[in-house]
Amino acid sequence: MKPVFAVVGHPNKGKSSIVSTIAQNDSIAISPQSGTTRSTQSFDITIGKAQFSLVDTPGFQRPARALAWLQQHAASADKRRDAVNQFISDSECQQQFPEEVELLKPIMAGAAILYVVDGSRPYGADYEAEMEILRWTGQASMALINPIENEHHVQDWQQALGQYFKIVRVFNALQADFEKVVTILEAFSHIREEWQSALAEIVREYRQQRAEQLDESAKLLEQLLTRLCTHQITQKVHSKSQADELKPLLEKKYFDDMRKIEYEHHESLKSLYQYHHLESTIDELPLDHNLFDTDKWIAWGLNRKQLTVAASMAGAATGAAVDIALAGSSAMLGALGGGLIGAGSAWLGADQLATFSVKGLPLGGYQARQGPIQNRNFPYVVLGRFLYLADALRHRTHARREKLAISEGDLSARIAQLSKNEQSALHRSLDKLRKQKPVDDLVSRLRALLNSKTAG
Ligand SMILES: Nc1nc2c(ncn2[C@@H]2O[C@H](COP(=O)(O)OP(=O)(O)OP(=O)(O)O)[C@@H](O)[C@H]2O)c(=O)[nH]1
Ligand SMILES: [Mg+2]
Repeated sequence: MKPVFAVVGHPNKGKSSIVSTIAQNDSIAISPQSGTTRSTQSFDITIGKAQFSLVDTPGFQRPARALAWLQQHAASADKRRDAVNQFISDSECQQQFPEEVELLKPIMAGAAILYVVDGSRPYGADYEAEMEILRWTGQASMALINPIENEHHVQDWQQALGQYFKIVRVFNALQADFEKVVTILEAFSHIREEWQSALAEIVREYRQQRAEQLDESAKLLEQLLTRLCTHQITQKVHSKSQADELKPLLEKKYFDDMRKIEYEHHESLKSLYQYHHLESTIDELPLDHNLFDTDKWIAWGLNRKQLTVAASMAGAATGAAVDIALAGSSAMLGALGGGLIGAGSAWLGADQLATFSVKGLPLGGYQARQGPIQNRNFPYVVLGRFLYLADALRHRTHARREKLAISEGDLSARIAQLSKNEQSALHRSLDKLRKQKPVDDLVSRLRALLNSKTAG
């Protein structure tokens, strides 16, 4: 039998949040309103070859009275499970205690118990009826303390829960990082011996899935960079003046295409991390020639000095040469100083942003062309924007439902975490892309970058 866990507890203590986080499912109803989960819902989770189920349940509503009923129906300890079975099939109990009946059903059918409490609220004896009822089911169990607002009462809870549960863990459903989820899954395996190998398999598959997501996101990013850096549109025209007339139209279509391509890749990245309902916002890809604003570009990609370093590293063949390039970059910037910085946006390639050209065709007529973009910073801007989204997705849990606002980060600091050789290889690849030259091995550079640590 595959492992099944029923997540139970008081109303509004994060049961559904825990299910969402572990199941990586952002469609489960979560809300500040108590009593959000009204009926039991089972989520079958398949990761690679491994399978398990998490059962989300409504919270206990009348545990003291339900326990009183049970006590009246079990004369001795050996009759307790029978009493619980009687409780869930009794039509009066079903009417009087619909939540308790619902949550006990999966447990009596074989699910292990995950009892959830809120570590920011004080422990109270009223929880004892719940824990006592759960004990009566005779099922394997474990307690999770979810510190919803703070950890003030975690210690008291540990004391109290220790009386009823062999395993007690603190687990914050909203903040839990991937490793924390894995440790919880590992703890599950101590609840029931016969599930140990199945759970070890689940943990292996979880890690495998994580690695695959990284590989796939690097591929997506490569595809995005290649498509955006090479994108162009052409149109046959009769005359140069017709081309000029068409220019604004071509330009608009080109910008729209570019934004659409980026949007689609960002959405694919969200699906890759199993976010199907997550709304995210990001400033529009700053492309419009007329609205050109170098500050915006710098915010997402590299600043002038960093671009200078990138350019020299792209030219350097080896790590040793990179050191010289790095040491020399500020001096170089100083030396070129006036000219370089004076050139301002021209050096950054602003003028090449909306490359528009018209050429004569051999059989007569002309061809107007918009793109490709040749701006030096452009691939870095695309890279930065994708990277910040990927970071946010990897550090988020599926229990968080607020909008995700992607903001700028320090791309240069992230690149600096790669080895010198990796850095120059990355700069070289991006420089080639910009120059419309073939690039190989970009995926592995991007993978390393996506896998580098975020600051803080
Ligand atoms: N800050 C914070 N909020 C949390 C955490 N876990 C849950 N919440 C919030 O607590 C509220 C209730 O969470 P749910 O997961 O719906 O709780 P539940 O136990 O399933 O609630 P019912 O289905 O109503 O019994 C939601 O607003 C969650 O966002 C947490 O670890 N930290
Ligand atoms: Mg719920």
